[in-house]
Amino acid sequence: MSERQWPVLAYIGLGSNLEAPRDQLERAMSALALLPLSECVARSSLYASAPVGPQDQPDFINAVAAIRTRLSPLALLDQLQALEQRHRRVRDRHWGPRTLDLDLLWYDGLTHRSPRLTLPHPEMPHRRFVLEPLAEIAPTLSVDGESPLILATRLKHQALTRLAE
Ligand code: ROI
Repeated sequence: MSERQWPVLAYIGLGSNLEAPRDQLERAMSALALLPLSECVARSSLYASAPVGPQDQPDFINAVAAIRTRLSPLALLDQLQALEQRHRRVRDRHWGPRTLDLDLLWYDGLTHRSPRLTLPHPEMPHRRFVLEPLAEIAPTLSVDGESPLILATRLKHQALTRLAE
């Protein structure tokens, strides 16, 4: 296996559907830019999306960010979870509403499976609210051997609207 060349590129999915979701995402984007050993190199537009999963919850705001980082995958995950806590993450039920959700989607092309972390994120190919923002900032990334936009076109039944800046 080849040595990892630092820093590596990683993609992070952001979502919120509670307590001023747009503000939650703007604050989270600012905080991502300040992560240790990391810099934010791209961010998608914000998108409004109908909930995937239980429908009895508000619509979500979603986005994707790209960072260059020297943090290991688990150190990055620790940072993302600490950031969720700082946003007083509320998560009462599985797939229920939340103030801030940060998903590590992709890390340097790494495939990894452990109780805490699966890479690439296993739900990524099935979620239009991840694929379309990702297509904006990583159009040539291969997700299950396909481009994010091609995968997203199969998910048009999942309602998603790009928001004006
Ligand atoms: N649905 C949408 N549209 N956006 C999300 O970020 C999101 N996150 C989740 C579940 C509840 C699966 N549904 C979602 O965790």
